[in-house]
Amino acid sequence: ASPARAGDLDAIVIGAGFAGMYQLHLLRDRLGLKVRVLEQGGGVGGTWYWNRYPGARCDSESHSYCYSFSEELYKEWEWTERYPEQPEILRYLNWVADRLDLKRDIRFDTRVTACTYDAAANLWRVTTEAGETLTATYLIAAVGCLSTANVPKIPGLEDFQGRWYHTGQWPHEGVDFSGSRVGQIGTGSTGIQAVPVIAEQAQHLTVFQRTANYSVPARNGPLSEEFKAWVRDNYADIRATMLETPNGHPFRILERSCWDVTDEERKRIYEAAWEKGGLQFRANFRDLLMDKAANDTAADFLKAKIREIVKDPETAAKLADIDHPYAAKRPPIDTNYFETYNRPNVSLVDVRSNPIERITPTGLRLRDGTEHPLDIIVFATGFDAMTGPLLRLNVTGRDGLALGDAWAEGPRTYLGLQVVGFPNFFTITGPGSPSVLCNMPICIEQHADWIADCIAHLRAKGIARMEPDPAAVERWVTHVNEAANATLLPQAGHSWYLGANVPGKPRVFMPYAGGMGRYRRLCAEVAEKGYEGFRLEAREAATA
Ligand code: NA7
Repeated sequence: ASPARAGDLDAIVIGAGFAGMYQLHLLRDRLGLKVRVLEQGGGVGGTWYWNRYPGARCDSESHSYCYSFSEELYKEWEWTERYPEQPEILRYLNWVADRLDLKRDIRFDTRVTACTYDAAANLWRVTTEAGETLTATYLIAAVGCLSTANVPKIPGLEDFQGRWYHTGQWPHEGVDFSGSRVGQIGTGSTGIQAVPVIAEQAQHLTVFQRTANYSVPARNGPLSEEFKAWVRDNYADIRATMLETPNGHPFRILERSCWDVTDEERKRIYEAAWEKGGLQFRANFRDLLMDKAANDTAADFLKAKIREIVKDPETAAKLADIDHPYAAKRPPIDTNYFETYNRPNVSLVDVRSNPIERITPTGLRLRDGTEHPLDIIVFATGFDAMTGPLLRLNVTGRDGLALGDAWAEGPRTYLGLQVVGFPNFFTITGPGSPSVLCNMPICIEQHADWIADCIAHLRAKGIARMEPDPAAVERWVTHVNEAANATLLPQAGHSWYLGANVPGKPRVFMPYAGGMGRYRRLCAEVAEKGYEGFRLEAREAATA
């Protein structure tokens, strides 16, 4: 297989995180294509290159938060802790990049500013910030789901005389909090990881909470030699489990219903799960995310834990004032999060009832006029999730159609992989795929494999253009909605799964909640049936 024409690339991949790295490996080393990866960061790692905030750690367990496609790579790398910390994940990804010799085809410090489809030439033209244009037949966005920082537009930020940081754009040299009055906005998974670590350094930490959140202890710690050996010996089984489970984790969701056990038995089950720690808490009963009354049993247990841990009753009440079902928003896990509110240098401010009105030169003012003097503000305010990173690429498809216009009322994809009007453009973990509801590397590997197989098919069959059939997209969007509505997930009205955290963003439930195992089968079936639901245009017709 030779490139479309001299000087052109076969494929451009945007992003060099887990997704872009594996896609490069597949397209270059298995298919023999000419590929270039464009990466805005100065190194590989994506999420793990940017998110260097204190306490940054993955909530997936380390033996599942890595590539699983190669038994050799899987067994060669040894993780040190139950949950890998950001620097360790970054070291791992650099190690993989070196092992697979990926860096020679990655251009770092290269931000993509526009991607435009040229129908006459059947090519994608990709422009970079430096003003350069590269062309390729296939364009693959591996830009991640949580990579566009959401810094809320609170008036006055430009006049703040202290320092401020967003957790997803953290300075490489770190931030010294000692002797400082720190204000942290946001209590999602990130904020919950950062609070205990910042509190240890800051003179005072004030946490501004808009939405109270559940959290289960992570129970992090060093991995025993015994466990490491077990992981190496059980690679095949661990992988098989991750491929089949609804969320790509190495644990199964138990078959029993919450109502199959007595109240005392349920309490014992929750206690044991609390002691064990981690995201497995939600795997105790099959109906926790389906049946509100079942979910209430978990929610009540977790709220009681907060009141038990936090000594000041007023703070405890604010922390336990949670109005969404457990795990209907991404459930955080933590190390000493609630315990940290017992420290004398930590306070909690509710900004739901009394919102932040403006940032002043010296701190932050609430609606009722209360002033909070601050030296440092930490925005743990999340991301313009899923669509944000894609829209920022300024993608223009057939007939001048901009992706932003195509998605004006929310994202519409077929399988989260392709969009009508954007031929030969693929998204890894795009909206409409399980992505953020799944252990990410598992999802990424499935997508990159599917895309590589698909491109191999297009080339073998002499197919010039591929894009979805509008009817297939309609069916898929309906199915994505049905899958979400079969769960309690849409009941968290302020969740980023719905785009609700970004003012003005269309409220559409974006990830596919039907389960990774099922999704994998559906994608495989589509491919087996000759890419059913996609329009494949032969080379002669396309270039005529
Ligand atoms: P999240 O989960 O979106 O959390 C962001 C937090 O910031 C959340 O508590 C928000 O409250 C809060 N927030 C956002 N904007 C504001 C304003 N304007 N005022 C006050 N509070 C605000 O992001 P994370 O980074 O924690 O986690 C993202 C994912 O990364 C995580 O789920 C894992 O998958 C990894 P809200 O809930 O919107 O009321």
